[in-house]
Formats: sequence, structure tokens, C-alpha cells
Amino acid sequence: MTAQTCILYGAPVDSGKRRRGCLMGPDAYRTAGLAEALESLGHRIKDRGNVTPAAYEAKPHSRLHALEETIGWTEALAEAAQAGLQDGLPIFLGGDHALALGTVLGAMRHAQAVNRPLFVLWLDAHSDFHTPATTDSGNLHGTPLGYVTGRPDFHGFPDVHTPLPQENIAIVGLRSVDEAERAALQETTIQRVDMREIDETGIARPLARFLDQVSAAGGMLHVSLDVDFLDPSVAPAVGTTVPGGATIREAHLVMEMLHDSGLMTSLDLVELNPFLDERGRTAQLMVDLAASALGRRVFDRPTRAY
Ligand code: 6HN
Ligand code: MN
Ligand code: MN
Ligand code: MN
Repeated sequence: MTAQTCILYGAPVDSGKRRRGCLMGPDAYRTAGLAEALESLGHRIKDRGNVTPAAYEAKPHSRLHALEETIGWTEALAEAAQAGLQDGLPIFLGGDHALALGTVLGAMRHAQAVNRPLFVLWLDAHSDFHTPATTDSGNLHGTPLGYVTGRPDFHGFPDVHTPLPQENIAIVGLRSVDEAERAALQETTIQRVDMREIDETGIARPLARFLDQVSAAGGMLHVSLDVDFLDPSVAPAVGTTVPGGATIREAHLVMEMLHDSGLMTSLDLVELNPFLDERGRTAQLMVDLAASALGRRVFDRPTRAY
């Protein structure tokens, strides 16, 4: 196994929705032993501490929650992601999913600078494809994929110069998509793997198909793992629970295949709300999943060529 330099960034973003608690995520991951788990796999770990948002001035809004703060996080996290990708494999300890407005933007800038295509694997119950104009909830954690693909109405956010191509995105685990998102998604070539497809074919087949595509293009791969990808019975520490999610083994298999592929270049761990956890079990599961993505396994086996 190739040793990697894993660069940890705490991203205590809590502005993407109204229910508070995700700001405690970075501490929970550190307490659950993320650095130690990755170190024991032979990796070098650099913990760069917590990112802080760029300066902002909060204004009252009728519809959008904490818009200016989220813009401040987007600017700061895009810079962190760019810096981290120059030095190794950045891992963002969230924080709610609004952090991905910044981390994916930073990954896009880096990929453009090194002239490689960027792919995004979105592991989530939700599609997070809203724009500030289509969201009913006003919660910006439901918008990152809308932002990075160049959808309109992200006023005040950093300019997305070259949008991420739709066909470079796969959303896996879908089971809660708002009507406005569904209508917009159906006009795109974003790859959508819902829980029904996972039930029918297993999770390995659609994932292998996507990884083959990344590999064939010589792409970089940003992975964004939302706690609610998992079934709430095994991962209760999230504000947006949706029953019928991935099992522990389905999630580990995704991570193990990511490791075997050698394709993952950056990772977000998002939406953990430690205030809602049961004796740290969700934080621990997320740490174990990150360890699988970085090479933890029971036995060595011949790796599949992606
Ligand atoms: N997430 N579609 C809902 C909304 O409020 O726009 C839920 C968003 C969930 C966000 O999964 O990170
Ligand atoms: Mn999400
Ligand atoms: Mn979600
Ligand atoms: Mn909504």
C-alpha cells in the first residue's frame, strides 16, 4: 500500500442549516482517533487545525439562512483545499455539507492548475442540487452540487469560472430529492444511483462503473461523504435522517473499492452532529470508514484494475 500524506482540516461549518451542532464535528473526529487510525495504516498525518471563515458581515434574510457566513466559509475552504491538494490528500472534518461549496471549488481550481479533469463522488441521501432561488428550506447545505455545476443565483459567492462537467459527478445513495431538484437533475447527465438501484444491483456495480470512468480519464476524485448516506439506525448523529440508507457493509465496500482504485485525491466527512450521537458511535463509524478508504482491511486480496 502506498503511504500518503493525509492533511486534516477541521471545518466546523454550522451555517448551512438551522439545527446547530455540526461545529462540534472536528473535535468528535479527533476524539474518536482519526489521526491515530490513519497513522497506524502507515500514512503521514498533518493536522492543520481548524479553518475559520473569511471575514463577513451578517445581514438579515427572509429566505436564506446565514448567507454571508456561508460565503465566508466558501472562500476560506476553497483556499484550504487548494493548499492541501498541493501537499497531499486533504481530509475535511465537517461541519455541515455547506463546506463542500468551498472544498469542491478548491479542488476544481487545483485540477485546472495541474490540467487534470476532476470527478466528484457524492455519497448522500440527498442530491444537494438546489440554488439559492430554488431551496424551500433556505438551508445552503442543500446547494453545493448546484453551485459547482454552475447553476444560477449564487450571488456573492466566489465565481465558478469553469463549472464542473455534469458527467463527472455521481450521486450515490439517493432517497430524498425535492421536486425542484428532481426536475433540474433530470435535465442533466449527472449520474444518479438511488437506493432502489443499490437494492437491485448491489452498490459495487455502479461504483465500479464510475471509477472506471475516472481512471480512463486520468482524473482526480473528490469524495464527499454525508453521514445521512448511511441508514439512521447505524448512524443516528445527523439532523437530516432518512430511513432506508446504506448499511455499514455497503459503506465500507465503497470505501474499500475507493482505496483499491487509488483514485481518491480529497475527502469530506460531513453532517456529523455530535449533539445527536449515541456514545460516539456515528463519529466512530465515520472514522472507521475513512480508515477503510485509506487501506484498512482484514486480508490482502488481488486488487481490481480500474
Ligand atoms: N444535505 N433538500 C433538503 C433541503 O433543505 O434543501 C435537504 C438538504 C440536505 C442537505 O444532505 O447535506
Ligand atoms: Mn448532503
Ligand atoms: Mn444528506
Ligand atoms: Mn428543499
